[in-house]
Amino acid sequence: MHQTFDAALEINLLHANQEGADHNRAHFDEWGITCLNIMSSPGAGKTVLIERTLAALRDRLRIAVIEGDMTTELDADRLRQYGVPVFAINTGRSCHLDSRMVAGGIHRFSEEQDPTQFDLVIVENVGNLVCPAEFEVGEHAKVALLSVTEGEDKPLKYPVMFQEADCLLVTKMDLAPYLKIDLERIEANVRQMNPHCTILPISAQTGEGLEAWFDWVGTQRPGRSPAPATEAHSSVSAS
Ligand SMILES: Nc1nc2c(ncn2[C@@H]2O[C@H](COP(=O)(O)OP(=O)(O)O)[C@@H](O)[C@H]2O)c(=O)[nH]1
Ligand SMILES: [Mg+2]
Ligand SMILES: [Zn+2]
Ligand SMILES: [Zn+2]
Repeated sequence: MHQTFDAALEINLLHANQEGADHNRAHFDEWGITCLNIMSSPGAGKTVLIERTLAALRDRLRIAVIEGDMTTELDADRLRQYGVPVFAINTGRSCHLDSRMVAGGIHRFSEEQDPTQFDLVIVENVGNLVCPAEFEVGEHAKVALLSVTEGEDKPLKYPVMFQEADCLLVTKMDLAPYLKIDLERIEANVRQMNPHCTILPISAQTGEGLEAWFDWVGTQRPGRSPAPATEAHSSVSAS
């Protein structure tokens, strides 16, 4: 996890990261690729969602994956079974991907493949609800997952992630009947800080909501900046 940074050091770190993210996004824009950054706490269902997405969309879209994990290629190996290029990044002790690490994956990708033939790069970030939201990697949109087992209060406790998200997937809806979970409260908690976020309840198990997710993916395009920085984000980089 992070040390408590000196504020000036943290600003420099985020500034350098932002330059790297702009570099990565320029590559994606030049190649006509949309990049999605998938984030959540560990176990919310990122890899299973990506598996479902590859299975459903790989005939329509050419997709590559950049897979971030602190150690192991377990998730990367799961995704390779779908016949798409997967670039694994082990972050070691870092609990998020940063733009420099993702640049390594992107450069490997463009050496091994003709990137102009691809439509979509999915980045699976390290499982963590905190800093992945602050370290842009060059994505065009941020996707946050919150599983029903995590509780309605998490958007309030981890606000940056939910302020920054362009799309929130409330996952494992098949488990909702067994839990005291109030979907409307999750939505209200997110809406009060992020009125524009698309919120989709899904279950990778039953398939509920997945068509809406695939439709949302289809609406995303390269060549646009992500949503304007929220107050919390810009106060970090401007203070
Ligand atoms: N019941 C249920 N379990 C799910 C669903 N999606 C993922 N899981 C389970 O949640 C666990 C973590 O999923 P995984 O995709 O590895 O999460 P990640 O750590 O966010 O990549 C696995 O045991 C999955 O089978 C779902 O929609 N319903
Ligand atoms: Mg995973
Ligand atoms: Zn981190
Ligand atoms: Zn480059």
